[in-house]
Amino acid sequence: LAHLSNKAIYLLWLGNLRYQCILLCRQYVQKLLSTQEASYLQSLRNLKKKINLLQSSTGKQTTRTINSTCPRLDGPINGRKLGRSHAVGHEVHVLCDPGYELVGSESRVCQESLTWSGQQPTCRDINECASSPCLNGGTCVDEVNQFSCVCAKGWAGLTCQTTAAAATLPAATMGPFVRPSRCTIMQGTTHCTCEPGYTISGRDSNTCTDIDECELFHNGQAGKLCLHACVNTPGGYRCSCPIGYNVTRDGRSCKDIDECATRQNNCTKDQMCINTYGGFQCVRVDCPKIPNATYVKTSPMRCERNPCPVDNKACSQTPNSFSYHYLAVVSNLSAPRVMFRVSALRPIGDTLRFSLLGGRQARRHFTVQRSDRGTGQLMLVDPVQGPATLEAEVEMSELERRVQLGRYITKVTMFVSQYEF
Ligand SMILES: [Ca+2]
Ligand SMILES: [Ca+2]
Repeated sequence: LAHLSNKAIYLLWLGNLRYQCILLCRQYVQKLLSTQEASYLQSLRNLKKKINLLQSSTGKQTTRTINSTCPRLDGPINGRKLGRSHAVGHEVHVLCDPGYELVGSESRVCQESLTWSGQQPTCRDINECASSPCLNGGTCVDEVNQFSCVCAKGWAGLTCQTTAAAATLPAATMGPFVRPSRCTIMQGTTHCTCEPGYTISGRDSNTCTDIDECELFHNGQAGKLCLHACVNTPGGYRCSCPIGYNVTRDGRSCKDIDECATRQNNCTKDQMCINTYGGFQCVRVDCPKIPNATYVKTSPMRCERNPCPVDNKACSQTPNSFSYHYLAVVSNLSAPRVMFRVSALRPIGDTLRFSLLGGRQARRHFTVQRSDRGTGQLMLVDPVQGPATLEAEVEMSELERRVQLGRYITKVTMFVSQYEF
């Protein structure tokens, strides 16, 4: 060191100092950096913590919202509710039916406190009478969405605006078939209505006239309303039947009254009651009085000849029996048609012969035919217009080798009614 000059020593010191200084600087910077890093990490941790806290609190709040709803809210009477969700933050609206006005809150929100905002809404009938529309002392009757006026005596019209004399028809035309209509004013338009069975008429639709159903359906495609007669009534109609018939349960047809079964007849004890369509007949069976023979009643409808004296040919040629039958038929019965059958109970002999007795009237409507070997039948060949009573006699003869063994007469009386039912 003694060999070194002062200058050299100075330079050496300076160099050492610089080196030391660099070391110090580096240490300082490193320390500074690490301090800053620590601080940065700390703040990062704080930030993370804050985020976590925020996240957890948000999550809690969401869960609470899902599980929370306001109390059920029903729509008002005469109105309805729009919106179904009752969750927090949701809104419902209320609408009233026509003719009603809303009182309370039109819309309500489900609040955080789980209660609805606003006030309970109701729908109140709008009082159409509030404007006093009925004039001249008329009383207003408020109805849903409309009103009607009950006018004071002497006044008429929708709002009692006219005198009764001017508004109504002449009294003579008013009656059960013409009635005043019922009019109301609805949203400024007049509506007049009638009871069922009536139709609107009159200049101002102020009257209702009965519908004449009998006339309306007289030739209608729906068919005749009634089988016999239609009677128009105020607000409706009814069917009527001729005397001797009752209206059937369906109100449309006619059914004959059985006077014989219901004791609605005046037949005497020795008479028989025959029920006919539209009436009845009292008949009495008397055995015929024929020369050379006498007859006796063997049943209410049958007479038989007393035995003939031996060799009395005149007696043995008279009919052996007379039978009586009564038929009731309707007018214009379709023909040809079998009306009655005659047959031998115990045929004797080899031949049975059937023939029609009686006058021109009987021959015009009837004929007798054989239907099989032992039976003959009385046929109606021509429809009969009633009311009428027709008689026909059918004779049955028994023969043995062309010799007559017996004659049997069947008298058929046919009561034809006036009507075709
Ligand atoms: Ca009528
Ligand atoms: Ca009858």
